[in-house]
Amino acid sequence: MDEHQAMKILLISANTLKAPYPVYPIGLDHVAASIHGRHRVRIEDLNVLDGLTGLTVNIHEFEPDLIGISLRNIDNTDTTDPVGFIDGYRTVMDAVRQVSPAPVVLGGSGFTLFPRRVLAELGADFGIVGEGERLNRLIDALETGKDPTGLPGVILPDGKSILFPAPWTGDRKPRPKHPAAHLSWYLKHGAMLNLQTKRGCPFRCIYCTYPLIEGRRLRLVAPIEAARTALALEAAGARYLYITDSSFNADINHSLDVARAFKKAGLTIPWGAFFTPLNLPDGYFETLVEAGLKHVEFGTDTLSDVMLRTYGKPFTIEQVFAAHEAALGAGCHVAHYFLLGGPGETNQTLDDTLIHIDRLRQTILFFFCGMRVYPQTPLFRQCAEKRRFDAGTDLLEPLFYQSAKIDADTIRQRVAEKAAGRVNWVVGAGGEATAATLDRMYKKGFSGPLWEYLIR
Ligand code: B12
Repeated sequence: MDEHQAMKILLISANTLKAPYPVYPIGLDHVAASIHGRHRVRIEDLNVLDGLTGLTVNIHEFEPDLIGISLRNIDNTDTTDPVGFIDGYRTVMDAVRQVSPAPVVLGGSGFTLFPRRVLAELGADFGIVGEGERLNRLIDALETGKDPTGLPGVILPDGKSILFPAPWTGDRKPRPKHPAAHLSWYLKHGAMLNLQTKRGCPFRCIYCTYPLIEGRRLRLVAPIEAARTALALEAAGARYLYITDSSFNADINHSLDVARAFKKAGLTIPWGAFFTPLNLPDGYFETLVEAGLKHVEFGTDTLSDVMLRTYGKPFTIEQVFAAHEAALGAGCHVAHYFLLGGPGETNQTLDDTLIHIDRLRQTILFFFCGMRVYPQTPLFRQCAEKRRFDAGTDLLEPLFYQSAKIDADTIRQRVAEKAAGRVNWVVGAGGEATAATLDRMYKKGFSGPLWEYLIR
């Protein structure tokens, strides 16, 4: 396509949440990479613009033919300090509509969970469910005047669409080589960038959305390509990398190969990732540490074997302790995320968790008390079968599972009693206070998630 035929496409990152820390909008880099070269692409990030006036001025000046808005978060999934983001997105949408006649397409992980609902709520023209690389097909249709109805993953306000299509298996373009303009803002606010080494999650945790967003089948990025990206991010100024994979060790061999590729490529900055406490080969974490791994975040959820089974977790509590010791022994900082109050939680299962926690030494524990019910998950189906909510319940408004035997307040109270003021027991993600502390530390030159300062 020659230059004057190309469309001007503006991609907006609408996420301004700074807790626990600002997250670089990696999704838009992938979307931009998939259309770059064919079209003129520009990214606007509301963290950088600090307000909507800057956005409208830039839209006015660029005169885009199509506007994409990335909706990463719908709410903060925290029962202690609940915050929703839809109203803020509506304000962004209104501002966009005021200055541009261009069609608006929505996408992103949060959007993917409630596509029809959010499309209607914001009055957008199109939505893309799941991977944004599908935008190409929508653009092709718009350019040639074809009806986009029925394109996989593309939804329209009239509701005719294919939802949750098979994961994208087309080209997965490397991220743009030249750092995006908004990158420098993130370098000044923690210098923490992110990368993906695979897509998909093979596990079957009853509440989890990851398989819906990324598909269940693992699709691996070649380790050498992951290393090239990591090195490029380091060269662009990153002082820490977060691997955004649903579970970095879901494919143990691939995770080892990625680490070896990082080391071989000469990556010097530290990194962290989510892990699942599975049986791991001897020396697993040592290999990763040699390549720079510093922070291990385990999605442990509960330390009751009964609850692990009910939640559909692929491990037992003994595996949690073994993985914990292995990571600690290799010199990593270790955190565990707990998700209490799901189906089957009772005072007894909570006792089990709170007693077993004492075996997790030198760590930080993040407690989420209340399990959010998302459409299309096994938990959703269980709740629907047991008529735990009306068929018409609007799940965009966060709905947390209520165990018949114990409520969220009691759980929070019991966690607080057991915590007895210990700083390494954090209920929720820490909210604004944590964000403010981290911001102060970032300004002093610290980088990374920094929860290691609370480890006891
Ligand atoms: C890694 C991760 C984190 C890490 C991020 C670390 C980092 N430095 O990057 C940490 C632990 C910090 C984190 C924190 C939070 N997270 Co989080 N996180 C994720 C996770 C696992 C991956 C996100 C990711 O980066 N994916 C990789 C990129 C490449 O994919 P992507 O952004 O989705 O983009 C693709 C598509 O969505 C699409 N796309 C994206 N934008 C656009 C735009 C357009 C126009 C189009 C067409 C397409 C498109 O195309 C992209 C390429 O295919 C997701 C779950 C998941 N598997 O998606 C949850 C997830 C995004 N997180 C979620 C939440 C709630 C949070 C927190 C609010 C939790 C909390 N209370 O602290 C915070 C918010 C932090 C913040 N400042 O925004 C929710 C959001 C849903 C909701 N209920 O709102 C998710 C979906 C998990 C869930 N519970 O279902 N998170």
